[in-house]
Amino acid sequence: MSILRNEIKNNLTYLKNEIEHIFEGGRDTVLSEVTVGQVYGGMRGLTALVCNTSYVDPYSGLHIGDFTVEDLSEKYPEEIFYLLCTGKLPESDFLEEFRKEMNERSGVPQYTWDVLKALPEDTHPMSMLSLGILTMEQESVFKRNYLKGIPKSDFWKYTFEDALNVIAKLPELAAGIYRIRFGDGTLIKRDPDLDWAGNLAMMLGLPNSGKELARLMRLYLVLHCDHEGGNVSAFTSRVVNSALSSLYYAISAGLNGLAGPLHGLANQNCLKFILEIRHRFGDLVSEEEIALYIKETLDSGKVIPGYGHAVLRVTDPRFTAFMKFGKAYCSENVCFQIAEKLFKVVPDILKTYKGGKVASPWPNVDAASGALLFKYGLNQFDFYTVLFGVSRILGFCAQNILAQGLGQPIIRPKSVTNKWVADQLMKN
Ligand code: FCX
Repeated sequence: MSILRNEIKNNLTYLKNEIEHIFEGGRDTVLSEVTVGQVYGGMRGLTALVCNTSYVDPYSGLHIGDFTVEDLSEKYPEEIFYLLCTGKLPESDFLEEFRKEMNERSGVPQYTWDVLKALPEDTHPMSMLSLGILTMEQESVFKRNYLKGIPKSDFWKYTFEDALNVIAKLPELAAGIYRIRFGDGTLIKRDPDLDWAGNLAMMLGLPNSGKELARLMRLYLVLHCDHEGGNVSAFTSRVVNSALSSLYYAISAGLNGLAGPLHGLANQNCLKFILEIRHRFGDLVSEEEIALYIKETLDSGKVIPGYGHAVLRVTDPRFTAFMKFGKAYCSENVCFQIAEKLFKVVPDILKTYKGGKVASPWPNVDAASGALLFKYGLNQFDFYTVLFGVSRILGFCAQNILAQGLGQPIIRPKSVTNKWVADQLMKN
């Protein structure tokens, strides 16, 4: 993996020079104001982080380096990991080198399977993924060398090693969780000739596994990899790693955030929502019936999963990429057809819901993804967020490698009390 390591080093040099130039302009320059509403409202819209792996424009969506979702939807996730870490796409021989590196670092330890198989049968697959990563924490190359004493300038190199070791094990770990939780617990051996996503698709052992599923898995693992620095999972991972907790702790923590219904778990809730509509109204459900169900759901105080976003103010380009795949390969599938009908119905209802309070009535990445997986026999939607997690771990790794390479300190914002806020208001 010398190609990638050297390119990360080059990227870090470039980013350090950028930062030096920025600091010459004034470290004390005010970037944004903080309002009372933002402090009490989840810091929504508050410019308070730097993240050099990706950026989400409210109106054009995710950008990784100079590329948009549309530019990247035919790429391999391994190429996206390279892009997240270096700011550029790799040469063509990178995929072959990465595949060999993954083969050398693959192999989930038996003690991890022993722990996962000992869990209660109703343990959520996301708990299993987070725990599975945590069981391997003592293998952290960073922690072992940190305890021996290494210069701060080398931290990122050992975190990079941890990243490769975790990424290499993810297809087996995720597929094994699926087969323990939803199958007979037998594990399918990885194929050293397959790519990262192709191995995951194959090891699930689905009835109609094949090239189409491998293609969907590649798209899925590309589209969920990163979404700038402020989303719950990536931010949690960064805060934990900023304390020099190893990447294993940071990834597990990020996954725990991803398991929230307002974040990654919406992924599984979308398919559940589509199946509820199908069960209630049948395969030929009308748009009018869907509108009725949406209003019932909102009146019951629940959110419409897959719609809305804290940053985006347009239809998520990742949703559009999934819909393009669906139209090409799943147009006859009932669940995909319901996802299409939801797209025609939901935004107009959300636009006026709560007096127009919904900042974005448009679909996000989750609104169609489950319907596509369902077509290929992956119908246990409790597993979907595990796939989201496998992909988002690429972003966790890249963000933490770069942050450590840039010497970013422990993340520790200041908190205040109601009284302090009230006093400030009195002064103004
Ligand atoms: N259904 C119902 N109500 C919604 C809604 C939806 N899809 N989206 C927003 N709202 C409501 C909020 O609940 C809030 O109501 P409240 O003030 O009474 O609590 C109001 O509209 C304003 O919220 P808004 O500012 O638009 O959205 P937030 O930034 O607070 O929340 C999320 C953003 C994504 C959490 C919100 O849109 C939501 O809950 N969506 C459904 C769950 C989902 O799809 N999450 C995945 C997010 C994303 F894809 C990711 O994980 O990256």
